[in-house]
Amino acid sequence: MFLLLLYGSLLAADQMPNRNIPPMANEKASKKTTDAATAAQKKAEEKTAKNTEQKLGAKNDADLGVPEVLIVLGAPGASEYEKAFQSWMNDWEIAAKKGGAKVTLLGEKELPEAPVKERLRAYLQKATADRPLWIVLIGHGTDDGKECRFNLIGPDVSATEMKSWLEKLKRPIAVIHCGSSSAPFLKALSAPGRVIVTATRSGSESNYARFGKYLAQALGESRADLDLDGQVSLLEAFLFASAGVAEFYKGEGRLATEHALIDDNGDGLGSQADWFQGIRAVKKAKDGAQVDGQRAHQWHLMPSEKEKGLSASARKKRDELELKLFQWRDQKARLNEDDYYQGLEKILTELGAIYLESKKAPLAP
Ligand SMILES: [Ca+2]
Ligand SMILES: [Ca+2]
Repeated sequence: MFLLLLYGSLLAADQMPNRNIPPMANEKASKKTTDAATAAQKKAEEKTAKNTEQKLGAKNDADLGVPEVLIVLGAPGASEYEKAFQSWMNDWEIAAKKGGAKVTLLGEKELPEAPVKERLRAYLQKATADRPLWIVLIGHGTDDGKECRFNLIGPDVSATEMKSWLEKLKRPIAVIHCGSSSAPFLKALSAPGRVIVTATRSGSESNYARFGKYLAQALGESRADLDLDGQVSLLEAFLFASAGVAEFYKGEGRLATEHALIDDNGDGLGSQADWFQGIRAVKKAKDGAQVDGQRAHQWHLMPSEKEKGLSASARKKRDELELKLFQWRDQKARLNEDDYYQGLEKILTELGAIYLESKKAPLAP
């Protein structure tokens, strides 16, 4: 209990100080420059980049620290949907920029010479950085029983195509498909290191899906922060949005025509929000299957100041230990009490050390 309290107090500790910032990649080039004006300009650019990295919490391994967010706006089909989709997209864009992510919007404008599908493929082809990538699909989906598609202006993109485009990327990826008939995307895109969220639990849930509305609202919503750590994780946003959807249909006196899924353990089986108590899944997809949700709980579009205070490598280590902690707790019933608490103490001590180390780190010059 003491250790649990210790860890809790560590988590609740004040904002971590900033740490040393690495030299900029173009430092060598600037040394060769003799022109005074160019050097001054370069210095100013470096200062700006340095400040940006500092703000974003990107420390020794900056590339891992700053996520990319790709928001794809689908074909609306009717003006009423166009307004809704545009509004959700705006919410995502604002939240992602607030969080310091690099944001790309696709689908806003129709460019006959470069269809949205082609631009999406081209983006993913080049998306080889190590940093986390969020892909948010806002629009309608369809499923004819053979192939599931996300509707774009111009040619649609299929789940099979997305699968092949993502296959070459070895980075952490979250795909969030807010449209109707989206579930087959989960099956197709599920893989280790990925979080997949879909608005529906089957391809046949083909009515207009409202999940995206509630998900967009959840991003900056303090009520969605279930564990009260000052930030809304992707898991928390999923749970909040699912509750909003359920409430909507209940309020309308209608049977819900959409049930969102989340998968983050790479087994291609999604979990529904009503399988969770708080942020923990209490029901499993099938016997022996690992529960979903804990990895998605480590994805934050708008990280708290404390989260930003961790270097990317410390965050990575912390994430691994947190997963270990959840898995250890899941085994409680199978272990004798002494072994269980010894194991727990070891993990909590390691976790505590990460936060203490961050607090001790020197301030950036
Ligand atoms: Ca939270
Ligand atoms: Ca799963």
